[in-house]
Amino acid sequence: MKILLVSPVRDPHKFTNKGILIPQLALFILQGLTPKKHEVKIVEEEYMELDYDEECDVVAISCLTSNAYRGYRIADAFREKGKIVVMGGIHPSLLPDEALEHADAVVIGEAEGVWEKILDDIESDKLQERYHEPNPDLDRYIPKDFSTLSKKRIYNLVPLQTSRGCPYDCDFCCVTDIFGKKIKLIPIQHVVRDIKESGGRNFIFLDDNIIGHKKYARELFTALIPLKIRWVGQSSISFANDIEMMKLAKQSGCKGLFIGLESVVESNNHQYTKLKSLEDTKRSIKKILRMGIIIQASVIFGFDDDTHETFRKTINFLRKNRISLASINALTPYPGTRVFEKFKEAGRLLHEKWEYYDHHTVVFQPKNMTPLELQIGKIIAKSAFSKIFSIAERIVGNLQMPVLYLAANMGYRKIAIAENRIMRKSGSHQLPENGNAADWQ
Ligand code: B12
Repeated sequence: MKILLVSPVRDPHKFTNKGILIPQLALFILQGLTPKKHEVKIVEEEYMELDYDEECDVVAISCLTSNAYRGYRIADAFREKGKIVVMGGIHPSLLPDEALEHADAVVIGEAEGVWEKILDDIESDKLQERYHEPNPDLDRYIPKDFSTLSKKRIYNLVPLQTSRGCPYDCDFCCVTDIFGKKIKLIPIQHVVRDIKESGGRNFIFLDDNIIGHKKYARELFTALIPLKIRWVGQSSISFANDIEMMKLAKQSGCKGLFIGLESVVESNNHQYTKLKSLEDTKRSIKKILRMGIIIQASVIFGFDDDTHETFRKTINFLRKNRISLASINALTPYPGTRVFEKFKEAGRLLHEKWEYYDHHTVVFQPKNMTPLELQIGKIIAKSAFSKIFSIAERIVGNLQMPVLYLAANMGYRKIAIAENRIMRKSGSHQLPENGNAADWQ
């Protein structure tokens, strides 16, 4: 059979980040799981054109919530042409009934342990609607053919994963529901093999927390040292509690970590995050930066204890503590999370148009401000963080990697300026019907 694996873009008409290319690992895993007798083609809409006339028998689509709408359009179009459509990924796993309105079959959770069965079932005309393997065998090596990736892009990052599952189970996150509370590990020799076979030098570890399993993380970093790679990943702030671990990470090529601070309003932290105290957080940030590791902090605006003051307070905190980069988001009540259930029950959801559930767009009624005030506050905060003065001020804590620091900050600045321009151009005092600030013109 000919199988087309698709990752849909959120909106084909809008700006997407074409600078840094991070391919969707799920598609490469599906390709690796597919028996050799089948032919596979990967189309990532983020940087490739999707041809609806592509010759194929099966179309497999992977999506999150924000690109589910686009995924459904693609699914409908291929089904009209008589193709078999299978959907999987975060959103179809959370809402399989919805996905089944557009697909012949849905995979809930992981692909390992079900993908080959689906292909067999299609061949023998026995395809079921739902597939779910709660405990897939991650010990089996899955080859990943990254040879199709463009070698021309400087920042091309090869995606790899060393663990799945998250013990934190935060109210606003669906990861524990899908991948479980227990951390499942991928054998280190498989990770090393992937690195060697990819031929890449720059990697991103997609794990929710690269140090989630301490003993494994130490062994992993030790195994990475001789490979002389550069990598970025995601970690909890508790990374700073273990100096030996930090040194090993640095030696193994760690250049930057994405760290969820979520909120600097301490009352929010009890409810929503795993931070201990702001003083503790400040000390940890200092230690990580001193190690020469760039911190991309994620902060979320829109928690119930947030007020108009929170925007300024947060940006001051990030600037004062010399945070290298920030991912500044609006609280998003993703379906399948406790925040979603709570807001839905309280009538606080503005709509359920999933394409706007993207961390950028306010889709709910905040407690202490209007949705528009939250949207504007977030945009202004982002813009304040990206001001030249702020970049210059924060470089003091990032002197060990000035080039990476400046290049990344200038990239973020460009996005912040574009968002700010759209907001100012709108001159609007009302949220447009669809609630998407990116549409304000
Ligand atoms: C790494 C990561 C990123 C990287 C993305 C790198 C990349 N291109 O892959 C960055 C930082 C850029 C990022 C950005 C965003 N992310 Co993100 N990200 C993650 C993270 C931590 C891992 C994702 C990942 O690649 N995992 C590894 C792969 C192998 O897992 P997977 O895709 O789930 O695939 C497995 C199964 O789901 C299944 N599967 C998947 N697709 C399919 C398809 C078929 C047909 C089948 C059979 C099976 C199948 O098989 C795979 C193997 O078992 C997750 C959290 C998590 N643990 O899932 C959040 C997460 C996916 N991100 C999330 C969000 C919201 C975003 C953003 C919208 C945030 C923003 N506004 O910036 C953007 C959107 C980017 C986009 N793709 O459009 C949310 C999604 C919530 C939701 N309901 O949609 C998550 C779940 C985080 C969270 N805690 O809520 N993200």
